[in-house]
Amino acid sequence: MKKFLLSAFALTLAGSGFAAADQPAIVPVPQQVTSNGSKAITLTADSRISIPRSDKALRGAAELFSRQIAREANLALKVVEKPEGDIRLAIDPKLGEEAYQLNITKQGVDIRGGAPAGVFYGLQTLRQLLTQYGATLPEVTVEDAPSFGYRGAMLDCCRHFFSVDDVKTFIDMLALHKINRFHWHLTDDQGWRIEIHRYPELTRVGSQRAETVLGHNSPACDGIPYGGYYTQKQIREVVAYAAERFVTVVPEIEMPGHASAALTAYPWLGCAGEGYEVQPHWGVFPEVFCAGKDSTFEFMQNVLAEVIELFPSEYIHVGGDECPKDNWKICPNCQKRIRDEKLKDEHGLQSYFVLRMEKWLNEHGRHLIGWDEILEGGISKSATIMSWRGAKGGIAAARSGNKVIMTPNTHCYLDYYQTEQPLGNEPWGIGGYVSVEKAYSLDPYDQLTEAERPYILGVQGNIWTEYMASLAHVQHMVLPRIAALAEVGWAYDRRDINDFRRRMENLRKIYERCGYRYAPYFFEKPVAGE
Ligand code: TNX
Repeated sequence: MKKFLLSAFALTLAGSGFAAADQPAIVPVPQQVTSNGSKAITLTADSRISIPRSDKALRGAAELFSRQIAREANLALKVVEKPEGDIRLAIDPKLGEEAYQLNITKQGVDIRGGAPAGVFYGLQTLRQLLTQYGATLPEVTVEDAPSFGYRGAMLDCCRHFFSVDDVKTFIDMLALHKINRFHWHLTDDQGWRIEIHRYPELTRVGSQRAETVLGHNSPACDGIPYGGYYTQKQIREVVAYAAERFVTVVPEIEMPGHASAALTAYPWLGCAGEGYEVQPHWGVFPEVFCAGKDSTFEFMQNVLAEVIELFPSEYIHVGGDECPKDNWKICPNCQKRIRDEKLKDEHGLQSYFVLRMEKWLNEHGRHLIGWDEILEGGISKSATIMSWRGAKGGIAAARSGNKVIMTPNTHCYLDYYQTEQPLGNEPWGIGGYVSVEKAYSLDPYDQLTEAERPYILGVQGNIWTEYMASLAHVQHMVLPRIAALAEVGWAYDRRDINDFRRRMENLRKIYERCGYRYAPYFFEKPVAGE
């Protein structure tokens, strides 16, 4: 029944003369929003955005906002370094870096952020208000700061390849939702997508597959060669584009599993040393990096040396998921390593692999993230876990004092269907079912004590693209579910699904104005039993 009740918030507004529907509709919901509904100002073609003299980061944020508004609200706002503009941006070091305050009065719009990121988020809020009210804005006061520092989304560019322009659009979509991490899945069995100068075969051979499987788990393939990769120049361009939107790109280089593409390029990286192919099928494959040979580690370190030059991110993701141990069991080099290092078994060998890479990353000033499988043979205290097989791994990691990013498949897998199958009539997903409401209900602190909570860095939505060959399909899977996850990450303690529904109608207008495809189901009817 809950879904038919107005939220408490809406009820308090009834009778105030300012209808609930007119209340500011901002996603993710800010910490505090007040508005009495009276008219404050009208922005016109003569309106200006003021920035403090020669602040490069603020100028970037202001100009980006100006371009967004030109497209979405048909307002051309110039950026000036004079204080008398109508929208005034400033840094207030008393606020947290991503925190901001927004005041709309008859005197104009003031946005103060703890750092340029906070100002950028204030501008993104203003963007939503301009969509809601048009150029005539009511008096509004917003005070806002995020619940979690890590608010992420992962895009798998291996199963299907997405152009630089597609990736940029994806980053735009994240920034709109105040998401600040783009986890870029760059290597997998079906394609190696990042140029590494020292090992040119990785992309010459490893980025191309002969064909792609047809249908859902069918044995047949399409016979059409498929491939693509990002040059280092393009990667720098994407990293810079993301940084302008206050998004950090976290690259993922998979090891020791999901390695078919790398092994096809350099067969000496595998235990058998031959018989590899860039996979045309989806799934988990026994061809993994040999953990016995030192040459594997040398290769990996050389690859990561180029990776850390490209990505300023503190965190580097090394995968670690779904690594079958079959070949290690029969490989003399791997067995020798287990004996020499006095490891318990092949899980111990996986730990050895990951720890050795972590040591290297730490020596180079970076931190390691791995999927929750890296817990299996034991991990160091300094590794960060991305919990995907439910929250169990994340809970265990937090309890042992490791940092955690929650991305349980039960709530965060955006390759799952959004309606119940087989009744739904959706474009393809991989299976499963994660409604917007389900994503919205994620509690990253579930089962954790007060003392364990600080280990949870944040949340992330994952877009695995086995069944998504186009950006339009990705958008359908991502929107609006990423808005639900963004609200978990930004506004953990103040969620209300009914109020979210009201506010999403406004965000939906931005999706439309930006030409983003989105799934309609959430806007059509509430999910039964919610
Ligand atoms: C599991 S999540 C995987 C991916 C697949 C995904 C499909 C994870 C670390 N590994 O390789 O694409 O399931 O949902």
